[in-house]
Amino acid sequence: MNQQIVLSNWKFKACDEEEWRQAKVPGTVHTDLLRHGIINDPFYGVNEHELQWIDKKDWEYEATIRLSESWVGMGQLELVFEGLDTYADVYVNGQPILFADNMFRAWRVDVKDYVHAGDNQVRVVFHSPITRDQGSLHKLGMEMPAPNDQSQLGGLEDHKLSVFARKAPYHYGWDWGPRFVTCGIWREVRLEGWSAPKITELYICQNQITAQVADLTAEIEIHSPVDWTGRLQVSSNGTVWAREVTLISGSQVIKLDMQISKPDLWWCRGLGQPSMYTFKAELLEQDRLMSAKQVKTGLRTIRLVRERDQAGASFYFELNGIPVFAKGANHIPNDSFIPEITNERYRHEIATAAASHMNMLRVWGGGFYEEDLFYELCDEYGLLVWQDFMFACSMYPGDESFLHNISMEAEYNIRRLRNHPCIALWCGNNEIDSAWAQYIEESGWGWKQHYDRNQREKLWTSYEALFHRILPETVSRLAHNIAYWPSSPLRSLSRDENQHANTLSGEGDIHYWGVWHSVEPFDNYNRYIGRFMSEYGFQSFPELKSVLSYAPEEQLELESDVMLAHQKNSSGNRLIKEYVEQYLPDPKDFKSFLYMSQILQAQAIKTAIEAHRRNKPYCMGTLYWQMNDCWPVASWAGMDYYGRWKALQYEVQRSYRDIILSVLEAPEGEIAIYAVNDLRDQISARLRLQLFDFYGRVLYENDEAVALEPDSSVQIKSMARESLLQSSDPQQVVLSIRLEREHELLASNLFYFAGFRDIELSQPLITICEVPGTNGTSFTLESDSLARQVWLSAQEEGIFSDNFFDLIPGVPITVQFYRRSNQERPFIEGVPGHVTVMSMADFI
Ligand code: BMA
Repeated sequence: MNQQIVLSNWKFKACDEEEWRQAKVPGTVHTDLLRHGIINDPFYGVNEHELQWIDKKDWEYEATIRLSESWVGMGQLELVFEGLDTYADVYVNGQPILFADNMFRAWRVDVKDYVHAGDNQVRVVFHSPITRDQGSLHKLGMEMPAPNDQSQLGGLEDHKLSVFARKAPYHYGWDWGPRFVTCGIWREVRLEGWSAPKITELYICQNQITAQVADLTAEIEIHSPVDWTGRLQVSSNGTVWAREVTLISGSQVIKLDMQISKPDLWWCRGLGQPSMYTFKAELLEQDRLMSAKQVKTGLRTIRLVRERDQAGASFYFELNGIPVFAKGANHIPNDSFIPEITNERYRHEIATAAASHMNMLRVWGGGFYEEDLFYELCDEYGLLVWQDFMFACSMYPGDESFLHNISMEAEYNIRRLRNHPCIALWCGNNEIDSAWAQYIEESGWGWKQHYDRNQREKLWTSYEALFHRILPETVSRLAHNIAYWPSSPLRSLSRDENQHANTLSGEGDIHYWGVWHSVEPFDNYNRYIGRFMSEYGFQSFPELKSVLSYAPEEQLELESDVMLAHQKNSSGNRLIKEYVEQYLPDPKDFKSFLYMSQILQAQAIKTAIEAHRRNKPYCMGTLYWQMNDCWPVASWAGMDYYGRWKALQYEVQRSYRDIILSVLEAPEGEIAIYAVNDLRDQISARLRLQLFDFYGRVLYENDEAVALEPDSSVQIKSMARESLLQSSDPQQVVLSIRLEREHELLASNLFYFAGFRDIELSQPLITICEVPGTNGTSFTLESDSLARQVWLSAQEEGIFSDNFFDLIPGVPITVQFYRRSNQERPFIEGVPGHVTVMSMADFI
C-alpha cells in the first residue's frame, strides 16, 4: 500500500545568518520570527511599518527525514509540497530537485535517485520576492498598474512588484490589508512511497443530473510503478461499479460510467438539503486491496443563465433547474498569515454566513484559492461559491513562462476543487476588464493612458491570452459543466464597447461603488441596480474591544498614528465622518464614533440589499463587500478579524431572510410596502401595520390578509404618507410592519418618517430579564421609551440571536446567546457572562 511521512522538525534562518531556530510548518517566516520574539506582533500599533525588512531577505528552512531500507526500496518515492510561498529552491541531500515559483500550486518531485537509507536532508531556500521581481520589472522595462500594492510602504517607491509573483496579491497590501510580503512553507510537506499501483485522483464527473437519474463518470487517475492487471471498483451507498483493468507502468486515467437513480440532489441553503455522496475507488488484486481513494460530492446541475431579454440579458444561477437569487458576500483571506487560520475560524466564518441566511460567497481574486476545509464547509452548509482566479486590479506580464505557470496553477486548482458541488462559477479576475477598458478610450481607471501603442497592445494581448484563452480553456477541459466568466464586473462577452459594465448596464454583473468611493447618498442604492450585484460596500470600525487589541488607550482618536495605520483606505476615515454627519446624530466621543460607524454601515447595506431583493427577478444576486477581515482594521467587513459580529452582520441576518418586508418611500410621499419571498412555497399570511409613538401608544392599526407567490417580489400595499400620519409628528412615530402566520412571525421591519438625525431621542430605561427555565441563555428586553439600535455585548465570545435592534415600548424582544465553540457546530446555546445593554441615546 501507499505510505507517507509528513516532514516535521523544521528549522529556519535568514540565509545571511548563522543561527538556526526551530520553525513551524506549515507556517510563514513572519510567524516564526514572532514566536522566537525576534519581531513584535505584526498587527499591533504601527509595527507593520517596522517589519518591511523581512521581505528583502532570503530565508531558508531545513528538515531531516530518516528513512529505513524498506522505504528507499519502494518503487516510487515522491516528495510533495502542498504549498511553497513563493520563489523556493529545494535541495535534497545537497542536490537541487525543484525551483518553485508559484504559491498557488502543489509540487511533486520524484526523489528516488536522491535519497538513501538513514538521514536525508531537505532544504528549502526562499528568495526574496522583492529582490527577485525587481529583476522581472527591469526585464519587462515598464511599470505595471497595481493601485492596491503598497509599494511605498515597502520602501519601493512606485514599483509595483506584486504583478510578477504568483503569490497572494493581498500580501503586498490592499485597501483593507497590511503589507506583509511573507514567505515560507505554507502547506504540508510529505514523502510518499509506493511499489504497487496507486490511485492518485478520483473525479466524479457529472454528465447529467435529473431528479430521475444521475449520469456520472468516475475518472480515476492511477500511477503504477509496474505493469499490472486487477480489478478497479467504485462504490457509493452500497452500490458497486467495477471492471477489470490492465495498467502499464506510469500514469493513466481510467473511466467508469455510473448511474444513480432518484438521486438526493445537492441544494443550496433555502432551496433544500445539501445532500452529499461518498464515493470510494479501490484497486484490488484478487481480494487484496492495493490502493483506495475516497471523495465526497453532491449531485447537482449549476448553470449561469444569460439570456437576452428586453432590458439586456439575464445573469443568474440556476440550480437543478431552479433560479437562485444569490445572497451573500465577498470573502477575503481570514489572515495575513494563512497558516494561522485554524479550522475553528473557518467553521466560525461559514457558520456565520449560513446563520446570516446567505447562499453564496465569492472567493475574491486578490487572496488565495482557499483551503479544502473552506469548500467542504460550503458544501456542507449549502453555500454556493463564486470562485475567482487569483488576479485582481492589475495588469500582468504575458511571457511564455508566466503563461505556462498560470495554466499549471489553473489546472491544479480546478482539479483540486472540481468535486465540490458548491463551486458555481470560475471567474477570471477582479475588476481588470473595467479598469483597463480596452474598447472605450475615456473609460476605465486611467491605466491605458500611461502607455504607448505598442505597450498597450502588449498588455492587452497578455490579458486576452490569460482571461480569454488559457483560463476558459482549462475550465472547459477539466470542469466542463461549470461556467466561466472572464472578469467581475463584466457586461458581456462581446469584444467591443458593449463588453464593459457600468452601473446601469442591463446585463452582466455590477460592482457599484457610487455610495462610498464616490460619496453618493444611500438612496442611490435604490437607483443603481444591475442584473447581479457582485460588489458594493461600506466601511465601519470594529468594536472597542477589537480596537484595543491593536491600539493603546492614548492612541484612541481617529487621526492617531495607530488608527491611521489601521485604516488602509486613504479617504476612509473622512468618508465615515462625512456620512455620519449626514445620516446620524453626532457621536459624543471616540467610542461612540466606533458604534456610530457600525450603525451607519448597517443602514447603508440594508438599503442596498432590500433594493436588490425588491428588484428580483431583474436583479438576481447581491454580494456585499466584504464578509471578513485578515487583521484588525477599519474595513467593509461585517465580521471583524476576531469573528465578532458588527451591527452589519446582524442586519444582514435580518435582510437575507427567505421572506422579508421592505418599505420604500417615493419622493411624492407614497409609502410602498414590498414583500420578497425566496421560498418555493406560496405564503398566506396577515400583514399587520401599527403606527406607534415613541412611548408605545398605538396611533393607527391595520391588519389584512396577503398572499405571496412562490419566488416573488411584489408591492403588497401602498399608502399616502399623510393619510398614515394624520396629525402625528413625523419625528415622533414609527411604523411597525409584520407578516404573521398564525402565531408565527414570518417577517418584520420598521419604518421611520424622519432620518436618524432629525429624531430626538430621550434616554430610555431598558430592562433585561432572564427567561425563566433557560439557564441564563435567553433574555427579554423591554424599554420605557423608544430605544434605537440596542446593542447587547457579552463578556463571552459569541453571538446573540438578534442585536442592534430598536425597542418599542410594549413590544418586548427575546434573544438567545450562542457561545462560540470549538465543536463541529460552532454556535452553541450558552451563558453570555456579564451583558452590557446600550442604545443610541448612550452615544450622543
Ligand atoms: C473592490 C474590491 C477590492 C476592494 C474593495 C474596496 O474594488 O474588489 O479590490 O478592496 O472594492 O475598495
